[in-house]
Order: sequence, then structure tokens, then C-alpha cells
Amino acid sequence: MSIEDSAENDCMRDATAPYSAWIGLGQGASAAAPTAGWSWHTGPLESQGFAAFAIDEPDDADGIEDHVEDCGLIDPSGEWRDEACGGENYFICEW
Ligand SMILES: [Ca+2]
Ligand SMILES: [Ca+2]
Ligand SMILES: [Ca+2]
Repeated sequence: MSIEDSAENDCMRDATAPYSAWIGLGQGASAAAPTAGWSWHTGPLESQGFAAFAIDEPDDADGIEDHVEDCGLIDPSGEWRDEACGGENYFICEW
């Protein structure tokens, strides 16, 4: 999926809170910084003009990009966080 504006983000938050959910946001394997190389399945994050990462995210756990956290989820407050892709969470699909 992709989340294109704050209204859609609020809708996804309301659908999943009090849980977090994967939102189909992933980081490229060649990214060299925690904030670099994020994209939706449908295209680059930057081209969509909307992002809702929490102030301290994405941080790849410790601020150093070594690909520990390369998948994005929406938390119960509607903020996005990068977390380890193997974590068990609900997920949202769009079609
Ligand atoms: Ca790291
Ligand atoms: Ca990462
Ligand atoms: Ca993180």
C-alpha cells in the first residue's frame, strides 16, 4: 500500500490502534543511512510528498545503518517507525 496524506494516515491508525501494523514500507539494501532509501511497493517515498515518521525515526535501532531495521510500521499514535522486518505485527494491504 501507500499512505499519501494525513487523512489516510489517520484512517490507518484508527483501523489498527491499539496495535502497530506493517504498512508496506521498506528500505533498500544499499541504503547507507537510517533515513535513506525508503519506498512503498508502489514507488519511492519521496515522490509521494508525505511521510509520518516519528521525530526519532527511522533510526535503524541505534542511529547507525546496518540494516537491523528495514521495514516500516504505523504505531498506535499514527507515527511511523522502522523495525526489524521479522517482527510479528498486523499488516495492512490496499487494492
Ligand atoms: Ca543499526
Ligand atoms: Ca535500516
Ligand atoms: Ca526504529
